[in-house]
Amino acid sequence: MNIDVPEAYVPQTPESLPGLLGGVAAIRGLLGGTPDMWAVEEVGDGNLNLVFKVRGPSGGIAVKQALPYVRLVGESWPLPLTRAHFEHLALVRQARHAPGLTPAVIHYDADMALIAMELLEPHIIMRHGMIDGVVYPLFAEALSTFAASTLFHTSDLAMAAADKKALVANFAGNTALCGITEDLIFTEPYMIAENNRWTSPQLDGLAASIRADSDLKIAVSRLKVKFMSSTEAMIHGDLHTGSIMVTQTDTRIIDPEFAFVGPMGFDTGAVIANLLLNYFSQIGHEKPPGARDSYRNWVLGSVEEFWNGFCSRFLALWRSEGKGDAYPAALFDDAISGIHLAREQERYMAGLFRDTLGFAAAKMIRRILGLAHNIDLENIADADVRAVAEARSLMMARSLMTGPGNFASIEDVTTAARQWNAIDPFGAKA
Ligand code: SR1
Ligand code: MG
Repeated sequence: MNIDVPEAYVPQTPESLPGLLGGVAAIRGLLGGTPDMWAVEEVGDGNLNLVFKVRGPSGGIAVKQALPYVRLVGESWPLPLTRAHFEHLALVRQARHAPGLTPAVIHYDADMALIAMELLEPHIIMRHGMIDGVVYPLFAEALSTFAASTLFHTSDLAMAAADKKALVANFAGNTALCGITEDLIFTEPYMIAENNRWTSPQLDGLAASIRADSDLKIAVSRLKVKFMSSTEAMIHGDLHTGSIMVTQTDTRIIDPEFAFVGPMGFDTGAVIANLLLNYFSQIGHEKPPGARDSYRNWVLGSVEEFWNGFCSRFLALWRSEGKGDAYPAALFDDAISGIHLAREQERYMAGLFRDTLGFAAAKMIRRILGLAHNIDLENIADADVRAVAEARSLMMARSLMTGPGNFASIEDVTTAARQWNAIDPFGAKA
């Protein structure tokens, strides 16, 4: 892949960054003092980018800069800098629909592929808190609000057809990031691929049985074609617990560089997948056994609260702000057709639920058999314990993906999670 790198582009270092940012009045005003007084640290621990914290005498900012390659792998895997453009576009749009739930953008530099944002402190990455067993009482409400509002307001249910098509066009160029998802989530875990890794030898048999499972490969291929062809709404595109920063009282959604106009269930599925993976990982974090039982209950309660909150918020928006060109209000303005529309809305949500479960399953499987793993599982030092958590996750994911219709409600899903968490995966049939 040939990457266009603007002539002015320079990957920043803690030494160079103050000089660059010193030219931006808004940043000088926020940090105070002069650039030589600013303290910079590089704190990025994600797969793709550089992330800096910059502090001055009167305040701080976070700065994210794209690299022309995948940080996790190195320069052998080029990746376009334009992802910063799509991230900026998404951040601005999300802030409009979900105010207070994203970091405020302070400055965007297209040549440097760099976004300066509000410094979120004392927030931490939610995944880290969940590994430590920290409860976040407001998270499910915030996430369901974010998902319902950003997805509804960028869909044909809310938008005029021409505006919606323009939105699709605005994000159509984010092909490299979509390509990562198409390969790493929907394809490679189901075949022998160089990028794949798993806990071996413990999961060798299960990985092989997944590669040989034609029903599963058909199911994931259906999800892939939906991901590639659906233009339901502007989605975040990577809505895992590493893209959420939290305190006990505040929740922010960061990092929408994978944003494009795609299937809504990909976002809702990502949230549920990452909660379920954390749930299954608790066996590796509790001391003594059972010590995290109440935390497990909180995680599954959050799965339910997220999905149920998402549905009620999405439907409420549809009822109050469903002024888009889909389901035109003029067709449903009498009592009888209003009842039919209400039924149709329930059917629509049931379809979205099935998509959500399928995408959740794909996201669980990729984190165990593909390139990029979750530290919820990866941080479990005892490989035998880790393999038990991973095998339970894989087995549940397989049942979700091949039989989403077996789950009538989110409570059916959490009940199934409890059942899978009680099995001996290497004694039972996979
Ligand atoms: C090569 S990038 C691997 C993963 O990191 C991001 O967070 C996305 O989830 C992507 O699939
Ligand atoms: Mg990210």
